[in-house]
Amino acid sequence: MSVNLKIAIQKSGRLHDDSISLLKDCGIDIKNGVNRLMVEAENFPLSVFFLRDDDIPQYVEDKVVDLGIVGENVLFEKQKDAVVVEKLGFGKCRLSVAVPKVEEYTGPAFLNHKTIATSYPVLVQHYLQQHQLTAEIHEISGSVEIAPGIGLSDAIVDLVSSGSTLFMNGLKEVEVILKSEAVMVKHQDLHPAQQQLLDKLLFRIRSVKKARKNKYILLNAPNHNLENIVALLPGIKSPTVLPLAQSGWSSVHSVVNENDFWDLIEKLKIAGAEGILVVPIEKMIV
Ligand code: PRT
Ligand code: ZN
Repeated sequence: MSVNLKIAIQKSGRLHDDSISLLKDCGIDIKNGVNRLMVEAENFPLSVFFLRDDDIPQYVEDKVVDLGIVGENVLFEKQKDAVVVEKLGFGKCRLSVAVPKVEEYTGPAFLNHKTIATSYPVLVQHYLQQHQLTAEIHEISGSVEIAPGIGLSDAIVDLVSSGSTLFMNGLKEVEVILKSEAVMVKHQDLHPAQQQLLDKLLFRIRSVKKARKNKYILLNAPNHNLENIVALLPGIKSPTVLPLAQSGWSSVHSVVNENDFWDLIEKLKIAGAEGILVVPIEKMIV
C-alpha cells in the first residue's frame, strides 16, 4: 500500500492563504481547491482537506486526517488529542480581556462577579480559575466586541491583532490570556512510514521558515575598511569576499536576519559600504 498523509487546512478565512503558500513554498503543487472538500497534491503523497478551523482538532483526534494547520487559540480551546509538531509563524494574534474604555481597570480582580462575553469559554474559565475568580461566561460565536455596548456583558475575551476592532467599539485591551499563532498538529498514531513522510515535510517547512526570516545581502566595500564591514556581517559560516574589477574594492555577500536588518544597513553605510543589494532567499538548508 502506498503511504500518504492527509492534512486539514482552513477552507476560507485568515489561515487559508498562508497555509496554501507554505505548502507551495515546500514545493507541493496543489490545484485550486475552491468548492472542493479535498485535493491531492501533484508531486507529494499528500491529500489536502478544506475544513472550518473549529473542526480541525476533532478531525485530527478522530484520525480522519493525520495533520492539521490551526491556530493555537482553537487548538487549546477544543482540548482534543492533537500534538503540536511545528509553530508556523503566521496567524499571529492574542486572546485578550477587554473592558469599556471608561472603566478604571486595576487588575484581573476587576472580573470577579462580572459577566464576560467570549467565543472561548474553556480558556476563559481556565484563566478565571488560575486567578481564583468567579464570573459569568456568556458564550457567543461572533461580534463579541459589541457585547458590552448593548449591555450583554461587562467585559469580553476575544482575539486581537491590530487592536482597531476594540478601539472602534470603545473598548481597551487590559490582559493577554494567550499569545497564539498557527501550528501544525498530528495525531499520535502515525504509521512509521507516515512519520518519515512527515519528517520530510517538516524538513522543508523549517527550510522555508529559515529562508523567510533571512535575506541575502550583497555590497561593495572599500578594502581599507573591509575588516570592519566583514565583522558586522554574520553569514552562515562567514561572509564571502570577492575582489571587484576596480582595484581597492571588494564585493561582500552574506545572509542576515530580517530583525537586525535596518540597524545593520545603517552601520554598513557608516563603515563605507556602497551599492547594497538585498534579496529574498527561497530556501535555506544549513
Ligand atoms: O470559517 P472558519 O470557522 O474556518 O473561520 P473563522 O471565522 O472562525 O476564523 P478566521 O478566519 O476569522 O480566523 C482564523 C484564525 O486566524 C483564528 O482562529 C486565529 O488563530 C487567527 N487570527 C489571527 C485571527 C486574528 N488574527 C484576528 N484578528 N482571528 C480572528 N481575528 C479577528 C478577531 O476575532 C476580531 O474580530 O479580528 C478582529 C480583531 O482584529 P484587529 O486587527 O481589529 O485587532
Ligand atoms: Zn472558526
